[in-house]
Amino acid sequence: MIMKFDSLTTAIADGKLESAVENVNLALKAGLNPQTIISDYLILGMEQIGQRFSEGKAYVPNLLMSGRAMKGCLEILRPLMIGEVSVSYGKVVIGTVKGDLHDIGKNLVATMFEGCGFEVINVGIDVSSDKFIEAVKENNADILCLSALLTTTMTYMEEVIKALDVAGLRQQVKVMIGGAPLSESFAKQIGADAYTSDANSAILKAKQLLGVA
Ligand code: B12
Repeated sequence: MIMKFDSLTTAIADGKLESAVENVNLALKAGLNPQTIISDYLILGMEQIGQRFSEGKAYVPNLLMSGRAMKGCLEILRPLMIGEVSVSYGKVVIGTVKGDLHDIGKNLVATMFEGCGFEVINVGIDVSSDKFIEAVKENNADILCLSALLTTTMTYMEEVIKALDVAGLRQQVKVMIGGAPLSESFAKQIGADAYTSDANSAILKAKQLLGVA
C-alpha cells in the first residue's frame, strides 16, 4: 500500500515543528527513504510557504517557522543519509554568500555531498569572499559551492570568483553555484564552472567536474 504523507508537507508549510517531526518519523517507519521524504514532501512545503509569502498571505515570521520545522526534520534525516561511505571523491567548501541568510538549501546540498562520499567544509551564511578564499586555501578544496536565494545577493558570486582569480586559486578549484534565482546562463555570465537546480544533480555534476563520475 502506498501511503501519502501530505500532512508532512502541510506541517512544513504551516511551520509546525512537532507535527513535522512526528510525520517524518511516521514516514520513516513506513519505509520511505530520507531522500524521498525530502524531495517529495519537505521541499514542497517550503515551496508552498514561499508561494504564500509572495502572494502576501504569509510574512517573515511564517517563513522562519517553516524554516525551523524544515531544519528539525533535516536533523533527523541527516545522520541517516551520511551512512558509512569510506571513499573520498574530494573536498567541498560550501557557503551562502554575503548578505544572504538562507541556509536550508545550502545545508541540504552539503548533506547530500557528505552522504555521497565528499568531505564537506560548511562555512555558513553571510560569507565574504575573504572567508571563502581562506577556506579554499586552508583545506585545499577541489570544489567551491556558492549559494544565494536573493536577486540582490546572487551578484556577489561574481566578486568571489574574481577574488579567487586574484588569489591565484581559480585554476585549482571548480566553482559550482545554486539557489532559486540562479540559472545556467547566469553561471556562464559570471564564469562559474557549473549551475544545478537541486541537490541531487549537484552531486552528479561535481563528479563530472572532477572526472570521477
Ligand atoms: C525560508 C525562507 C526564508 C527564511 C530563511 C531561513 C533559513 N534558515 O534559511 C528567512 C525568514 C530568514 C528569510 C528571509 C528573507 N527572505 Co526568504 N525565503 C524563504 C523561502 C520561503 C524558502 C527558501 C528555502 O529554504 N527553500 C527550500 C530549499 C530546500 O530550497 P533552495 O534554498 O532553493 O535550495 C535548493 C536549490 O536552490 C539548490 N541549491 C541551493 N543552494 C545551492 C548551492 C549550490 C552550489 C547548488 C549546486 C545548488 C543549490 O539545491 C537546494 C536543494 O534542492 C523562499 C521561497 C522559495 N520558494 O525559495 C523565500 C525567498 C527566497 N525569500 C525572499 C525574501 C524577499 C526574503 C527577505 C528579504 C524577506 C524580508 N523582507 O526580510 C529576507 C532576506 C534575509 C536575508 N538577508 O537573507 C524571496 C526572494 C526574492 C528574490 N528574488 O530576491 C523569496 C523567493 C520569497 C518570495 N517568493 O518572495 N527567507
